[in-house]
Amino acid sequence: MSVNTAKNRLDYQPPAYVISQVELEFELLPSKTRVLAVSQLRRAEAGATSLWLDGQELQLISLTVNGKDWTTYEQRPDGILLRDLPEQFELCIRTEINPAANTALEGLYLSNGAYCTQCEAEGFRRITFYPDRPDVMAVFTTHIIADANLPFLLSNGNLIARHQLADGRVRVSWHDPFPKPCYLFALVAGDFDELTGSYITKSGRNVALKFYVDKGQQQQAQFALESLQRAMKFDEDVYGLEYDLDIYMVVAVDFFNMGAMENKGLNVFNSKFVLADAQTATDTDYFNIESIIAHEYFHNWTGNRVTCRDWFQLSLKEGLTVFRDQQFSAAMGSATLCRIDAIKTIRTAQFAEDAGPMAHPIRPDVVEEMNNFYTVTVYDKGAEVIRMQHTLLGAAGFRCGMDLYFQRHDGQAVTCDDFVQAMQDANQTDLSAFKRWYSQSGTPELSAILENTATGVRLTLRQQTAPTKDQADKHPLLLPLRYELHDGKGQIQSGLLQFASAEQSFEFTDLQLPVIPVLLADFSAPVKFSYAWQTDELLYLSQHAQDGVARWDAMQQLWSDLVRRSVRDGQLAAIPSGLLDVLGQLIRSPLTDLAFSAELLTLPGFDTLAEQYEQIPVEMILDALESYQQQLATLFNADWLDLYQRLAPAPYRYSEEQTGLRALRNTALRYLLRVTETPDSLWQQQYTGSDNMTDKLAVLQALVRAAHPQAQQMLQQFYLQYGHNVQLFDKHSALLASLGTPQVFALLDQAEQLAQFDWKNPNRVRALYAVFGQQNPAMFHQADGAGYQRLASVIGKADVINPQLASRLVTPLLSFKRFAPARAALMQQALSQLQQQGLSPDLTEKLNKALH
Ligand code: 0A1
Ligand code: ZN
Repeated sequence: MSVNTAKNRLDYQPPAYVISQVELEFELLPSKTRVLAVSQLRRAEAGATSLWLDGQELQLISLTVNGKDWTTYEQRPDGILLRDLPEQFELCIRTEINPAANTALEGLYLSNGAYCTQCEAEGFRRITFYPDRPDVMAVFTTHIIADANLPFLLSNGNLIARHQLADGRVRVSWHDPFPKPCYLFALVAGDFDELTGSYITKSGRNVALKFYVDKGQQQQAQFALESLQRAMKFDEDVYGLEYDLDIYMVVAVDFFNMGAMENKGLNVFNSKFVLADAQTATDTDYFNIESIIAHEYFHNWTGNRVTCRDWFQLSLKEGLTVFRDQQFSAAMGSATLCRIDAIKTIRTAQFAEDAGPMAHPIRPDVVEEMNNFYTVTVYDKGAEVIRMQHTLLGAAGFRCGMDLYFQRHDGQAVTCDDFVQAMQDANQTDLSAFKRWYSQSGTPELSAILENTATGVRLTLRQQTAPTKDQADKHPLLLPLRYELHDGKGQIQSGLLQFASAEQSFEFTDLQLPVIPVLLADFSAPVKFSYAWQTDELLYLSQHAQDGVARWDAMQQLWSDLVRRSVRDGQLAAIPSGLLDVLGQLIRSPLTDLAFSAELLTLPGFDTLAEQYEQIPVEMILDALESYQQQLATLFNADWLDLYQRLAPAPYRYSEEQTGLRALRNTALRYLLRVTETPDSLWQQQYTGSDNMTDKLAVLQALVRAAHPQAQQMLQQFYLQYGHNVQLFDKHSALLASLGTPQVFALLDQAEQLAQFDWKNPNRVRALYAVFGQQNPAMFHQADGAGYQRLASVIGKADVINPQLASRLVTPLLSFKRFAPARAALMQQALSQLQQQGLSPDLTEKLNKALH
């Protein structure tokens, strides 16, 4: 049994001592790395004489205070309590650590022979004893001593010295002038290829940009480098924010728990979010690389220069930085498409999190294992909460708020309240009603009624948030609602409403029913919205709403209505002829934005639909989706073929125009492959003839989704041809794990045996099992529970190696209460079995919440 180590947000205490400077020296050896940490401390809390230093998996060698061996301390499993300390002192600690044995990938570890670190959230305590909390900010100097076979020895800040030692080793020194919390510390040592570029800031400083990748992959970092330059320019143009060091480094490693990490001046990236060329990366990969490169860069101001006071405030930096990267992506390509992507994330994963046992506000109140709170709620709902402030204050008002935030807090560790205060003060407005978004979890449900009055139309709005696992009582939230009221004859009234009570009416003059409303244009609040639209009203909106998101949403709503009716009646509802007309029209003459057309022609995914049911009718949703797609494939067969043939590909380039063309052409392909008359030569030609991975993979995806008889054989061929490349190996794994037929179980077994598979590498494991659990509803939810058993046993295995990885894989099992009793029991059983094994704190927290 593990002890409950829950921490509460309201228990925050400022540090007893602060650290002005720390000097680290690493002597790198795979299983015996020596770390010397010399820190300058000063008392911050009157009367304090003791200090807690966090430490995990460390071997303490020596500890001195002001040069004297210190004996008045207590060592515990998770750190050291120093006592009888003077007001000001130098603390000198020597420890030994074992990077080679570190499979958790927190602290200092090895990735394919290169040393690297991951310190957020609480990994620095695996490097040395230290107050591992973000509100202790110090100036770091780092010395690295290593053998000459590790030519690149990197840390934060600027390089200040490099010496050859008498014993043949090399010693380099780095100095980072900006005080920072230890979670932003980084060290990398290895042999890499280096790709160099530069950026001249708006005030004329020349910044060296350096990318470190595995040997032979230098050219594959070119796109990431250019993305970085675009992000640097964007932050100057939109926020007036300039980079502040002489060098910005990015290292790509294959062993990494997350996407990337914003360590000051030395980002560490999961290699899949750096490396790209037409032959190994898809359009989606390019999009993700550009956005994650930007995300980490934007953290330099929102996260590093101004950081979090404590980890409950994580959304202060993450919600804001996701919002900023979304703004950037929208400016680089199709804004509507970016928005649609973000909305899908909220409607699937975030709504599911709210409805499950891990529900928490964007600023959680209680945390056991911090690593469990890097969630879609903190990140993506957090970004929506920032976006609503942007909507309420306008772009200029928001910018004033950001300026004031930096003016007040540069160099500080602050709270979400500080952020909202700056927004409020800069705009002389009162956001106190809005602030409930930070403390209330759950998904608000908004409904609307329209009626005629003597002078116009009355819109009555209601909102309500169902209790969540973590919070019983809910209150109304301030919702910014971007509306469009259509009279159906071309007249539109539009604007922004602020709705903050449980129920409220708004009057509109110069209007009489019938009126067709759009209330969440641009998804202006992260809520579930229901309104009793008629089919022809939705069809009208799908063509005439001013907002692109609203047009897409109307299509989505039409499909959800159909699926809902099918589920209710136990038989497939007929597709209305009006919808078929709209679809036929779109296929025959797509809009200029081809990618948007592709979205309009694509049905909502299983996850989006599932979130609309209290008890999820798995088979019925899947069957309805299958049948509708089959119908569209058959009915429009000739039109799909015609569209496919008209969209001729040009030599590959990653551009908005080409990406749109490929998206629409491959949408057509997906429908075509559902029809037996489609000759194999069509997809075979695309597979062998195309010059890029986007189009090759689209063929395989289409085969897999259509459960085409040749799907498996083509997967095998793909593996033989491309499996040597890890990026492509993972793509093969992901395709295989999404096969919706029972053969998938045997194929997963085989995939685990392949030479490239490695239980210690999160990318390898996730490509099989995050995909299986989250993108293969048919087999994961197989009625006999085989899918649940499989995932649970994988999680048990992974937890011993890497708790963070295991804890993320468990998500789809946690929401067992959302399913019919027989299925829920099987899911619960899989979780209970897992609980028999001694689990990490990460999984313990989640399973305790789910099962009690
Ligand atoms: N701050 C990073 C994400 C990150 C968080 C935790 C990690 O290890 C536990 C690693 C990366 C970001 O938002 O990009
Ligand atoms: Zn981030």
